[in-house]
Amino acid sequence: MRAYTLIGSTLFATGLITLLAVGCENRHEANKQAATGNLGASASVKDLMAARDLSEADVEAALKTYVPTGKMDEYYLFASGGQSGNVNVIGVPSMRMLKVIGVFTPESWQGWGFGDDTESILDQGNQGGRKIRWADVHHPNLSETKGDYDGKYLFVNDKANARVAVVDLEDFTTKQIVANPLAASDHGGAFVTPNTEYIIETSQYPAPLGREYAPIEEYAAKYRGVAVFWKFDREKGRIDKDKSWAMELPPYTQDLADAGKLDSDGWMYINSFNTELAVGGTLDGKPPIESGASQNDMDYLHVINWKKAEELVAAGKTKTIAGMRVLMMDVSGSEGVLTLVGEPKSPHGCDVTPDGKHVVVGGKLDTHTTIYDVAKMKQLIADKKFEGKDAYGLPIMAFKEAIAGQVEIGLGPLHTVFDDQGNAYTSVFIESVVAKWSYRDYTKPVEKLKVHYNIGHLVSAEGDTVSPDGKYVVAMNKMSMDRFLPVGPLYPQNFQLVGIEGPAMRLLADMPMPNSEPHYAQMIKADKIKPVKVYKPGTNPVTGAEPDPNAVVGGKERIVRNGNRVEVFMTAVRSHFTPDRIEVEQGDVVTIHVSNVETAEDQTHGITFNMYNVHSSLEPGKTANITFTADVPGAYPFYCTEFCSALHLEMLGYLLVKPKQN
Ligand code: K7E
Ligand code: CUA
Repeated sequence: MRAYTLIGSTLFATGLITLLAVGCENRHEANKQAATGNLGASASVKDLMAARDLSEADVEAALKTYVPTGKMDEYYLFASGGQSGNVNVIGVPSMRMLKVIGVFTPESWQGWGFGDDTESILDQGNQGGRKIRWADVHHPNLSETKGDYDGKYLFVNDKANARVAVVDLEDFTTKQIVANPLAASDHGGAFVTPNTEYIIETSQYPAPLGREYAPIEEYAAKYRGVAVFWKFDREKGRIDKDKSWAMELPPYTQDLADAGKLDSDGWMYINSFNTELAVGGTLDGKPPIESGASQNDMDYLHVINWKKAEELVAAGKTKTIAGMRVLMMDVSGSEGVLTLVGEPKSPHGCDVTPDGKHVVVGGKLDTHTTIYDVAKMKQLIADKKFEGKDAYGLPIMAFKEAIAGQVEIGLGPLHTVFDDQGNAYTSVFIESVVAKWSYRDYTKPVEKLKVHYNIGHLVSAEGDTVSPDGKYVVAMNKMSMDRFLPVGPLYPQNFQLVGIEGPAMRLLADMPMPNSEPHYAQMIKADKIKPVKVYKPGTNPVTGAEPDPNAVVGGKERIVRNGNRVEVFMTAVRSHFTPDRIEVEQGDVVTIHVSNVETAEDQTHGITFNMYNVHSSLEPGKTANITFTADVPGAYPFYCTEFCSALHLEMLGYLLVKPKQN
């Protein structure tokens, strides 16, 4: 009997024994004997199941997700870190956390933002001349080539402060943050076009463009949405701000966006809500925004021809606002670049199908998903066949003529992802289910799987590409009552792994997400990602310099003084820093250029100076530059922060700050 036939069918305890025995044949002899000794008798497995109160379904789920020591996961899951401001990297199917990537917010272990070069990246994201160190990360997107994840870069947005970051997957570190000069917040980002020509960032809450002031009474006239098309320079691995541009949008509270692919390549779609233009005023007896924004039966899906917009921008039909070229609505509306179509009701998710032929929208206050037909919409726009214009002169297509159909899903459909069989999986927030339906045959019954609880986004394996894998969906649940040991009133979120291979969806594993509320995630085949294991000697991961101009090699360590500037050229190697004694005067500005000169894998050191709030992680080959003002006299130990060797505790030195002589 083969293992896979067992897994697919009901698994009896006796079958499990056979399965374990089959698995054992492939192991080393010693392991084989150990396994046989422990589990070889059906009585003991049954006992184990009884003792741990496990059902056959539990055991099946365990077997599908267990990744034994020494084996690797099949997929990487890149989950936004929500309010942590960072990104979580998780292995699937084991659902084990692999890494937290420091992005917008200091990350202590990596020394991300603690006094070394990394602060210059965080500072790129400053807004309004202020240090911003808080972020609300919503949508990670992997770089694509021909609509397929290429495993090179990851882009994420910060909803709270309207910023986008570029993470290089060669070393899983953040290389760039761009601050949106036009918007006050964002949400429809960071979505990529099929060849990562652009990273799209659209605003969420309307505000006067360029962060100007205008009274709220002038909301309709002066407040605006905006879509920024950040041009990605693949050669440099950075966003090229000068080649980026934007489109003015009406103040409709744009929500999620997605770029077209294949049949819809060159197009993009953005949801909106609050087309009522509600602005609250609860203290003045006016209805809250929440109810003001839920009056209309229809809001507007924004249909954008970005390839044509790009041409208009190149032709100079823009206005410069806050240093950015902006295509204004009067141009984009009349040129067929920005067209609206109704969408029911307070929509949230906006997802293009893998074939690029349809756009699926979920209405939070509707029970349907609506499936828009890309070909029909193109035709309507080409024929200028509209049912009217909105208050901003933007043409509106007739809803009935633009859609392919609607599917009754349940209460509160949000986001939709896809598999390789023509199925769509929609998260249904209020009902707490994943709803599986066919985007090729709307008459097929909808299948539902209970999840725990209040699912927001969901993600499928390779799901946003032109060729999804199927296999797994992860439900990203907002609430986790009764799923984990209690940890006080702030509960972890709950990631639930769902197997979608068989005829029925199966819940396979729960993973508490303890550091944030992730919104979206993307799942990529593990073999597409090929990170470096050690840096080339002297590499500065922040500047990309190999080597950094201040990198130090063994034997060249030194201390250079120039007035009150003290530069220390230091090496770190098991188990000492050279130099290990640094004497400075109170008030000296000290820069430590420290190179980890190790070449072996996983030989990381770290360095911190007592009281100066600085820390840097020093992976093998890396050079970091740490600057601080030694303004408080004292004797400060500095030490290695990673347990790197048997004599790690001895890896230290002293910074001696001599009091100023008056
Ligand atoms: Cu939370 Cu995509 Cu920002 Cu929906 S969003 S859940
Ligand atoms: Cu180097 Cu611990």
